[in-house]
Amino acid sequence: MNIQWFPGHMTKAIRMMEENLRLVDALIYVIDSRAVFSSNNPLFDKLIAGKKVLYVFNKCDLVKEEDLAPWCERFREEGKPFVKAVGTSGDCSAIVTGLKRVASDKIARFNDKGANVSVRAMVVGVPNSGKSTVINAMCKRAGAVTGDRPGVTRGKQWLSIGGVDFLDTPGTLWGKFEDEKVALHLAYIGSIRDEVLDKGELAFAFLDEVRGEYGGDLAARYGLDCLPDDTLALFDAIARARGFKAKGGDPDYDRTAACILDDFRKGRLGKIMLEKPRKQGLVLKSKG
Ligand SMILES: Nc1nc2c(ncn2[C@@H]2O[C@H](COP(=O)(O)OP(=O)(O)OP(=O)(O)O)[C@@H](O)[C@H]2O)c(=O)[nH]1
Ligand SMILES: [Mg+2]
Repeated sequence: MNIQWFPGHMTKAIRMMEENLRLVDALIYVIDSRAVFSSNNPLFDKLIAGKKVLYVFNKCDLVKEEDLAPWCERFREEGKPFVKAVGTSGDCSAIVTGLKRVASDKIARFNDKGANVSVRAMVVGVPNSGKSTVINAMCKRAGAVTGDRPGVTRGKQWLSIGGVDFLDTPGTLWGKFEDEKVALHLAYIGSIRDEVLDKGELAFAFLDEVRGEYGGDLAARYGLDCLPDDTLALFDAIARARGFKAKGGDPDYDRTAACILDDFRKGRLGKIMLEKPRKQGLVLKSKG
């Protein structure tokens, strides 16, 4: 499947981020823990070069701790400061603490001068990674609009708590996908607008990719006694189990595909990690 989605508002967003870079002391880089590699957008490399960056492994509730551990180890080895977070838990105080640690030089300079100035942080990440949600959690109010689809935040917005100002930014994708796997993973996690995708093909590719390792979770979710041998048969079995029938009695592929993708995105298929650094030999290109 050829997936490319880079609407005009993302070009504008990158420009806005570059223009505002001089105003901020640090970046908060929000990553979807299910796809750590694909959440690292090469378009942000220019933004993060020479800036203090705090990485946030968000949506930790959707992965197993032991699957995230190798990524934590990798970031530690590369000297990239990070914290784990669940934006929807409403408690993201660890991000504020992490940010203050990352920006401690600046805070010390203020304190030396007796000045009462805020740390300013730009929050960046691929669409739907939870940027606005974590900002709201840190500010303890629903100041930024959030939603379970990509492209919710369009313009820039500053939100503040005592001592820190956050700049929320629109989610931005890779300019061009060289690797189809990256595009697929971002599509599975809801970073790419569904309307530009063939949901049937996407759900099929998803099942094909995860059925080996997570077959037991799929069988449990859909009440299947045994896992069919091939992906198409699995797709059919899920349609039957859910009672999704088209006219004439054939499986309703559209509804089945939408159901599978929604179940994955909401975590109803169990904790599925799409990208494993050791197993898949994934190497992050960006330097923190
Ligand atoms: N399960 C889970 N869902 C989360 C978490 N954080 C955010 N979400 C959900 O993810 C979806 C996207 O959240 P947003 O905060 O709008 O994401 P965003 O990065 O600002 O998205 P754009 O502005 O579109 O780029 C919403 O449905 C949130 O409720 C989390 O830690 N766990
Ligand atoms: Mg947003």
